Amino acid sequence: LAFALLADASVADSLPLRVGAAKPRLTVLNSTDRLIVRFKDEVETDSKAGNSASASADRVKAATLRSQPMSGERQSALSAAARMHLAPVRRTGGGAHVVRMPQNMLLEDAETIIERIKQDPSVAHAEVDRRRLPLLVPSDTQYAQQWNLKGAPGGIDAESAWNVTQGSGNTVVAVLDTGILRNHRDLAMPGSRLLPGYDFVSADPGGGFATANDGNGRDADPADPGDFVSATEAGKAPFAACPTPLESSWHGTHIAGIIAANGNNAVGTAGINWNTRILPVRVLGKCGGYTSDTSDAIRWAAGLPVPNVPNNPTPAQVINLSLGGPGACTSEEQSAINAALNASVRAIVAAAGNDAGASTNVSPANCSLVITVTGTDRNGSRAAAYANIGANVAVAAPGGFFTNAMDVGNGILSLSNTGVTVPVADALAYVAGTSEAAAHVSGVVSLMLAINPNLSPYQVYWVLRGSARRFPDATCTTSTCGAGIADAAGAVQRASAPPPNPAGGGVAFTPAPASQPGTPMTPTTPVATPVTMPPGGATAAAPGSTSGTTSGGDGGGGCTMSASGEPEWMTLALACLALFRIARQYRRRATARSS
Ligand SMILES: [Ca+2]
Ligand SMILES: [Ca+2]
Ligand SMILES: [Ca+2]
Repeated sequence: LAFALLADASVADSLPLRVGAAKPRLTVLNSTDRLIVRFKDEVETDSKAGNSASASADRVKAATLRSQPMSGERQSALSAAARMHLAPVRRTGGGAHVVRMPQNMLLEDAETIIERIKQDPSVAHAEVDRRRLPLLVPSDTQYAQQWNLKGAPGGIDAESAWNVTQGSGNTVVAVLDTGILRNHRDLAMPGSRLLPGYDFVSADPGGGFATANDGNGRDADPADPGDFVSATEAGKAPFAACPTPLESSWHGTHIAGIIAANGNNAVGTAGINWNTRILPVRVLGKCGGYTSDTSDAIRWAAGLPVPNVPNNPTPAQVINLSLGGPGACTSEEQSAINAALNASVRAIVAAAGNDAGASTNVSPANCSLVITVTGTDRNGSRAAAYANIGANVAVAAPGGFFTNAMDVGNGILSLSNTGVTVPVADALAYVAGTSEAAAHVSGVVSLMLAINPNLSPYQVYWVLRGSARRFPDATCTTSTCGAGIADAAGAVQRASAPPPNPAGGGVAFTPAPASQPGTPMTPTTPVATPVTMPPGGATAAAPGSTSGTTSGGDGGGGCTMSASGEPEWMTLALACLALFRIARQYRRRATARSS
């Protein structure tokens, strides 16, 4: 919705990744080499010493006993009970004994040893000395600003999720957006995490490439050349829907950064998933793009054929659609969505829109079988200044909100560029909008798929909803903002034991699972049956005579979106809708500060 640039002056030169793989961390959490044992006679001494009536001499004696190492005799007896050699490590402050087993053991095996030890009549209590890990806090220099990745009230608690998984390179998340700034320092991904992708922005109605802005139509390079609209271009064909000048948004790079910027690399920000591959698919040019391009890109991302475009060798499991426009879901869009979910794709995540209105009036948010996401602010409240809400919203996520330079930090910090028209230099930018919220959910889903690659679209949807955190106040309810605020830690945990798929197969979100332990909501999302294409193909349904003007609702400037007079209606990146005046102001200030 709004954005402000921050020159990333404090970033170090790129450093080698210090990212640990997910599996070793899981192994650490699931095993131990130590047990804790307490003996009956020592417990009795302790309780006697703890009696206020006992003499101070008794307390001194008890304290002395508590510090005594385990006798050789007792160690032998304990080892015999355990049927393995147990070596004393130390006494605890509470008087228990810590003992070491000959090797690291899985927790379930260690519990077997505990049961054996408890058979010894001299033992009062025994338990596994479990490993607890510090919550993983990444080294990224601007991580302190990323409230959206921390816990309640407003964040998604990625920190807790990272202790279980930091993502998998087997996952592909397609970002259908304005393209990508491939050379951004925090997107310089080892092992080709950033896939080649494709550019689906086709020629203008007259055959020119003003919208595409890269000198051609569809091509193999999804680089973002900038989506600025100059003063002389504004309001004139093909930019009738953009009556005021716009600066380049670098929207696709911001979204990709939220999902998957390199994490724990001592540079810039951390993405939600540090290992997933990103498939950049350019569908928005200057002043947006056509649904025919977006729909083709959805099919292509899923590995399905598109005429005159080479097949995608790396089909995606997640498609992020931080874009939209007014009107009903068209049959072309729904057809592409259904086809993708019947191919490689497990989740299509769509922004609810930034009209401060009804999410049911924005497409593709109102299409069936998408995961529609609204935006909440730093306090977990609805970002009421812009966030669309409605019964079709599946879940909320941080979209952030700020009004001026004083509270810019309440936006979502991610990757950007200092360029006003063409790319100039790497930057970080605070942006607010449902685009950003959707990106968080795509990131969370990609972490879920790292834990359980077999999740179906149904399971992704219900795990996400079932693990969502309750709204902290009444600005959002489960009938307006979805099931709750997306919670990465809960989603990752629940992904390993998802609700069973409904009988009959097929792609649908209904019926709701019979039981969802801890589910904080009742299902409210109306889910239609798959759309059947009319014989001979469908023409894209125009949104009728509705000519929507969209703004952020707080008096900022903005792009208006109008469908009239276009053969196919235009889709805009949802962060591109308002507050450009403020954004320019921030940019000038940020540039002044950094220069
Ligand atoms: Ca092109
Ligand atoms: Ca291109
Ligand atoms: Ca980083």
